[in-house]
Amino acid sequence: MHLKVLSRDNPVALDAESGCPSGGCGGAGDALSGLSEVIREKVRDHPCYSEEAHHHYARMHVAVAPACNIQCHYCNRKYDCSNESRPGVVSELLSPEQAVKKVKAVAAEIPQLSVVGIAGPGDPLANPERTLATFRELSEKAPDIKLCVSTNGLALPGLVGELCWYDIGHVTITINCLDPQIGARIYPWIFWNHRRIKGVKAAEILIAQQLEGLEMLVERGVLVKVNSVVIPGVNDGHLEEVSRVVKEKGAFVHNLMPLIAEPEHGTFYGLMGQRGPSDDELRALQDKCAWDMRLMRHCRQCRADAVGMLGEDRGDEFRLDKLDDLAVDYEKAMVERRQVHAAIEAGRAAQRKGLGESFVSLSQLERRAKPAMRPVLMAVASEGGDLIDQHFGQARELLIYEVTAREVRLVGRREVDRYCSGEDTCGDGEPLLRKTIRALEGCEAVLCSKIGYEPWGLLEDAGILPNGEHAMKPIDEALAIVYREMAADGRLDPPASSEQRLTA
Ligand code: CLF
Ligand code: SF4
Repeated sequence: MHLKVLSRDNPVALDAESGCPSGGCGGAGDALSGLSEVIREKVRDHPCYSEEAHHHYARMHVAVAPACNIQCHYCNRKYDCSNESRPGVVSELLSPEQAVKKVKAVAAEIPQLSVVGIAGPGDPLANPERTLATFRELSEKAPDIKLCVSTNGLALPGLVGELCWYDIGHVTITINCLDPQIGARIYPWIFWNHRRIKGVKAAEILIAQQLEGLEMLVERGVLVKVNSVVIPGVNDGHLEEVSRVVKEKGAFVHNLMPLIAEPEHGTFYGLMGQRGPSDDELRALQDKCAWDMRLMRHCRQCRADAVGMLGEDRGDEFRLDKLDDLAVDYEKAMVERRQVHAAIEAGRAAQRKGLGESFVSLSQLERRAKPAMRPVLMAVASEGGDLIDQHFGQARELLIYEVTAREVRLVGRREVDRYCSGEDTCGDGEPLLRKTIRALEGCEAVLCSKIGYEPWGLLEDAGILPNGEHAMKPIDEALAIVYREMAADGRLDPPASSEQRLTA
């Protein structure tokens, strides 16, 4: 289907394909092959819309929007909007001018920055003057950066035209339910047409606005991500339906976010003891929805002033009190950013072709972007010592490699007990799995052909990155790729202390 897309640069019309093409739904947009060229271009460097892109590109949020027009039971207004942010954190509020200054400073310092979003601390569209002023300035002064906004959707239909005018290519709408009876258990009130409206009526209006806004955006070729907060016993049994309907209406990706409700946050749910989903419950729900919809599984529930790669927060380096000292030549920064992005894309293309050479020939430009490359110890489960061909639970020994930007070197082997042998404990009563993880001290990643949920979680808890993505690949090549991803992900910065670098 062809649609007319209005944009600031093309106020007349562009031809574009539909915003929601069919295609593989397993991850957040990594099956790029099933997408039209227009959509590929939109998700290629967006760290939230493409799971693979989040290894390479950074995002930042500017917290310019303090007010909100609804009340959610998981929010108490002291903190950032929990529809897109981890609850319990407070951001530094910026004026639109300060926001633009901050974006330029970050873009010059972190050339991987590809997207700037407004996600709070309240609802961006409940603060239309501040939000649109920020977008207007950014679209003029930093035209090489994608713009993104997140909203509860109540004010969305009335602002779609202006969002398109400023080339806001990506919008997140939080839709927690389609049933107003369920909505009344999530939203006690909304502020609508100068009046406070409560209960089922409030939820009805909110849901209608959200769906209308979604359809309007899709019609105009804007990519829409739908967030849903998973609230066990309230909406969890209904979210498959939400996923199905928002997909039908053209949403690009669905992000199921776990409710985080602690009494100390002072929210209604926190105080009432409403629990969030367990990891297993969340994963099971994601798996159910993934049959029908592209699911985002790498969301980090960022702060409303987050800066850096997903999962990384460099916001402190760019606080208001430090901005005055930062003089930025943005024209020059743009040239450098273009070169860095081209280098990233060249590396990704090489990786996609399976050459593995992008690691070895990591370009000078990418090194500039990530200067602190240090050696990393990684463990490998391998039968023959050439391929990643063993299940983590079947390994009797793990090969230990030291990996740097230049070489992959076998430095030792560590004996472990096969925890899949049917025995749960070793002679001294210690669980086998814990003993295996202790044996990995000093390692920062484990590569194997397969791994179960339990060891995956325990490894992560121990600060070790589990990886089962490179089954049957040559060990050197796989380790090189993982090293490169860790570098791009900010895991190799800052340099490790000497205690971390234990000799195998
Ligand atoms: Fe920010 Fe959100 Fe845009 Fe991404 S975050 S406004 S879509 S640029 Fe991303 Fe952060 Fe999850 Fe949001 S990881 S909280 S989904
Ligand atoms: Fe809080 Fe965001 Fe809900 Fe508004 S939309 S009440 S800021 S969580």
